[in-house]
Amino acid sequence: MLRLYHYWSSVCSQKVRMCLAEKGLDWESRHVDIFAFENYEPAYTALNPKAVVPTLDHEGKVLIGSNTILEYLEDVFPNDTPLRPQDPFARSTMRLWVYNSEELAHWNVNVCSHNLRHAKRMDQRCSHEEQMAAAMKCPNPMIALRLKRRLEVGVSVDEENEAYAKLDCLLDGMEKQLAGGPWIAGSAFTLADIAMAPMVNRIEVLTRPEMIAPVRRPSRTGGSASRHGPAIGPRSRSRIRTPRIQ
Ligand SMILES: N[C@@H](CCC(=O)N[C@@H](CS)C(=O)NCC(=O)O)C(=O)O
Repeated sequence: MLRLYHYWSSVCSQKVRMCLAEKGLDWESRHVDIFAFENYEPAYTALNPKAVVPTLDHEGKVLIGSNTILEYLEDVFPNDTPLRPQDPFARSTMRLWVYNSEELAHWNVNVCSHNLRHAKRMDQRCSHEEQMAAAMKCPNPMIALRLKRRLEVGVSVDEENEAYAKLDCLLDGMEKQLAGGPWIAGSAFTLADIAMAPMVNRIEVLTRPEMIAPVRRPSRTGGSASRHGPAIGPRSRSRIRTPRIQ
């Protein structure tokens, strides 16, 4: 039995849900409301000491970190939908982009999501004092101190501009990769596409959706699909696009 602890709009949770869907695996859902700070509760941090989603429990084996979970699912369920290329170079490209999805995409998408989305959701649920108390309860200082600073001063315009500039550079790199694709790591849909798709999807609902407009970055939306054949895979994936999730 696979049990996934996740939050519906969390981009890291989306990565794992996409992988489970792609592999056609059944899983049990444990929804963790991160805007009610359920992820800071001892019952959850006993499973995930980093106090973030997702967490996967596979028959008592508990895994944290979306990228680790993706690789684990591929190792344990390689079946007929392999999501890791055989070729060592393509595999290294895949790993680079899985890494980019966390190190570059997620971090900066998180910065750009705060004022627009996260702060509003938290304000709807809890008073400022309750949010501060929750931050103090979080056992992971990286998350706790970040939230505390954001509750005190928000995310500045400079910080947001810097994050958008980094995302722009990352998207340039992804566009180049996809031009040689049709997928990020070459001819096959891999964990790299799964890891990046929710990040691109999130950028679409932030304040600068023009960053991923088809005129600007045609490969992302399948503009070059005719050169490579139809941009549809076994589960009707359309290149890097995923359904719009708010
Ligand atoms: N490196 C982790 C990052 C997980 C992460 O930051 N998840 C976010 C949601 S996408 C979260 O749980 N945030 C809760 C919080 O900051 O309190 C992973 O890839 O799983």
